[in-house]
Amino acid sequence: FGFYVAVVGATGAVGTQMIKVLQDRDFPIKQLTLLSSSRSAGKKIQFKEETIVVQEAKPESFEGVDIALFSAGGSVSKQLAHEAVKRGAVVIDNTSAFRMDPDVPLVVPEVNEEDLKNHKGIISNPNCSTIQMVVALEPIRQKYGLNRVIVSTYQAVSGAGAQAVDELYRQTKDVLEGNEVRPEILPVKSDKKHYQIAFNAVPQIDVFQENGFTFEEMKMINETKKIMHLPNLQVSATCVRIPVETGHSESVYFEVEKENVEVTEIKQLLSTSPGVVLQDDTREQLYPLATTAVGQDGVFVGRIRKDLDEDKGFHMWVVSDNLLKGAALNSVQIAESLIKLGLVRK
Ligand code: 11C
Repeated sequence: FGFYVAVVGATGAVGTQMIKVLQDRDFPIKQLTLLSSSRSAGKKIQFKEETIVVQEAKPESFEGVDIALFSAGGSVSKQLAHEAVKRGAVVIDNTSAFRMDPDVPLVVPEVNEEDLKNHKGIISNPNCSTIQMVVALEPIRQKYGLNRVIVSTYQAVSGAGAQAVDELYRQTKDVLEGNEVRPEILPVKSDKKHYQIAFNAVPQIDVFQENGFTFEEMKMINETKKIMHLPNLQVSATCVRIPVETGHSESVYFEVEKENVEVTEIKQLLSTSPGVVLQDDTREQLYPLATTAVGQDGVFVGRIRKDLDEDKGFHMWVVSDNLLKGAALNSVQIAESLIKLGLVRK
């Protein structure tokens, strides 16, 4: 028993984690196909007892595949996702290529698993910084209603890929050794200018839009409304890159609909909410940290406090591993939900 599974972008930062998550969760696999660009084809990857040779992704690669996990960039998804669907696969796409398409469910299983029932072959995995925020906000929405969210992020370089991680290490070494720093990748590889990330904070993730927000900020805004089914939710975001390797942190301000909600009630609620790990005890200096979240499955929440002026306003600090719950783990959880709901087209 098991499924024919393909990972597209198998050698990248997220693809590598996908393979590990499939293995760690003992996902029911009959055969695993690892696909990549021609540049990485031929590499060998260990999966359980097997050594798998990575192949170049082509339309024919998806013959007989039941579930295809894509994480090789938006252009590869646009080129190949429909080819996979045509051949009977259900695609779980980790890029922004189809997220806002009304025919494509955008899913975080703890929040909107039911949306999978409407899939037409492609399901989108949301942006990492969106996923961890909605996991923390959904139980609050369910119990108290939600009117407004203002988020500022402190995002790790691994969100921008393996090259950005190398750049952080290289620059840190160059600064410490007194060498010249030559930024090449961050904030956005394809943009005009590049800035130092080591010992810095850069208020640009992805490219700028006409309205002055970056694409990363607009992703957080639009995806949150879609996943939570709240088209009128007031959401605003400021996304910042910091010199952390893995683990996105977020300062989230939110306003509930209900009056007189107490912090203790919210803590109690989040302590039993799916996917959330409450780490909130200021007397013991207990709060979420990127260094403790890395390698973990949970969305860690702490520093919950009521706003001093707005009775319906609260602040919290939300941290998660951007490569796991933010990407690979959420994709595999979507696949598990599809199997559970009988939605894989076998
Ligand atoms: C980052 N959030 O940290 C981005 C990476 O749309 O899936 C994920 C981009 C995406 O740079």
